Amino acid sequence: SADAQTPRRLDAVVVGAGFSGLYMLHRLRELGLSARVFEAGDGVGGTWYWNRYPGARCDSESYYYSYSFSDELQQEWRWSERYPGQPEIMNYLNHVADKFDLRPDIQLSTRIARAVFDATSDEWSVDTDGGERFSARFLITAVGCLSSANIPQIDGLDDFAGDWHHTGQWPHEGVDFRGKRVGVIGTGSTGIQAIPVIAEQAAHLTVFQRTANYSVPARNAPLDPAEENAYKADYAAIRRKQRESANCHPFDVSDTPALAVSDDERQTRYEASWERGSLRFRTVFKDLLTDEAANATASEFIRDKIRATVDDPQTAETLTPYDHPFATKRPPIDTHYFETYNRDNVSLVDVRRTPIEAMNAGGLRTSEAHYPLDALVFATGFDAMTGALLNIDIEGRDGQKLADKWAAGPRTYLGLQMAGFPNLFTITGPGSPSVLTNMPTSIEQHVDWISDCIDHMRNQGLTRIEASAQSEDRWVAHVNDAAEQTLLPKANSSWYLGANVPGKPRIFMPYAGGAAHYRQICEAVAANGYDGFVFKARPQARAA
Ligand code: NA7
Repeated sequence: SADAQTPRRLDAVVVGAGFSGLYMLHRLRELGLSARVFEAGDGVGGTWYWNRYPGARCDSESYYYSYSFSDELQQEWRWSERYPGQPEIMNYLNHVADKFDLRPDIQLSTRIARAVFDATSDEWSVDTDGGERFSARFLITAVGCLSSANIPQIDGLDDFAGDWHHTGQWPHEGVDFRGKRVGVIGTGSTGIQAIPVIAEQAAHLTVFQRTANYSVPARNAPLDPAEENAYKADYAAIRRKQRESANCHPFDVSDTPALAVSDDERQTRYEASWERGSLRFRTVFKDLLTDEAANATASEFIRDKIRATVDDPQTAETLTPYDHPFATKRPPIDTHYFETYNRDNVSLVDVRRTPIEAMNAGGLRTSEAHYPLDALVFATGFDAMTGALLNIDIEGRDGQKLADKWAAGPRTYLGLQMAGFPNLFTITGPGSPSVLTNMPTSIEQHVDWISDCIDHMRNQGLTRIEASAQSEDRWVAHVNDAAEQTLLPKANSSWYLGANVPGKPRIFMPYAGGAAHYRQICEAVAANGYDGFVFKARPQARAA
């Protein structure tokens, strides 16, 4: 390792060793470039390294929540269940790291603390938390969109005598809830996965809910070998379908509007989808995310299911969402979530009506009551899309800090680059569709685009690429317009808007214009000589 005086020179520094960082490294290697991945964790896996909470599982189905770049990989790997559990995804990513011999260029247990662009050399100077310094032409962030934990400031948390954990920073040795009075704060996708599993272990579980959520059954099951073989035989078509879809799921989206069919027919279609389970539920009709009246039929169908499932009418009513339309917050899928409230050892507290006030040694106090607890779980989500980037002290051209540039919310061109920050690429950055999609597919698209761009620069002798201010302005306006075409901004507490983090600017961060459309835009930009980007060429060597 180099000391701070003599930085080690690389072509590219990649931050993060999850799905993005691993594939980015693989592509850079194929280009013959020198690259190093820095990863804060003690192992590869990114999101899946940290999120080890009970019930942690992907909501995308296993046969397509995976890389498509290697047919050998997708043919040899065997998933055991319809949805991959966290341990299995970790096995998969470790297998990828081994198969493509990535580990020699991955430095674990290392955080990137600071990165400064040097306009003289067109290189980034990158400092690790361990005091090492590297210089690299390209800085590529692969930090994930949901990786910076959002832990609410609750008075007296330090006084709590029990254990508390955020789901995204879960102890690797696990947590034993047996015989304990456990509290869970949060009923997003994570809480909805964890609550049924914790309820089976705990002596008593109290769920503190701020916003009631829609959830559709996952219907997880072992993957039948015949089904597995069918997928494997059909991968070319499955991957094409993913790339040509709005959300990178290989689903057939109905072309029927919800109100174009009779009430009975609509109910029958919802019922069939409910029985089948999965995120497919939002594809039952074409207009569930764009038309309020259409959406209301789906929202009401789920509300009826909640009322029919939960025995206690008061609990059922508290669990029933009214404040936002279905799927305007990221829709969860579950395994016996609503059924869990029928257990004798589970109770629900509405902390919108009776807010959390403080913790003390013995538990948690709301405006109404004190709840004795031995353990508390924060399933309170993430400082999404921007948090992990802003945790790095990034300084671009002319001393501009990323934190200052984004003080009023993130601004990017294509979610890939920013004016003022040359040679910095953000995989699945804000302004890209990533979080609205099946992530590995979006990740591959970004990594491929970045790799092609870097290859182009090398072939043309270019040392600097930077999004122009005008192209960034246009993209930010387009991202806003695209969100307005949908119902997504209607959920005013969603993390898509940054609304879950106190003080965070409310900007709809992902690009809602559809992943397939976005892919076409990115391809057209590249085909038109990287339209909207400004390049600088290597100074010509003086003639002898
Ligand atoms: P989410 O979806 O952001 O959910 C967090 C939950 O925690 C949600 O119910 C929040 O209520 C609740 N929350 C957050 N802060 C508080 C405070 N201070 N008090 C009470 N309740 C609070 O995070 P997840 O981890 O579940 O899922 C993140 C993504 O990971 C998911 O969407 C998938 O894409 C994978 P709120 O709704 O803000 O009122």
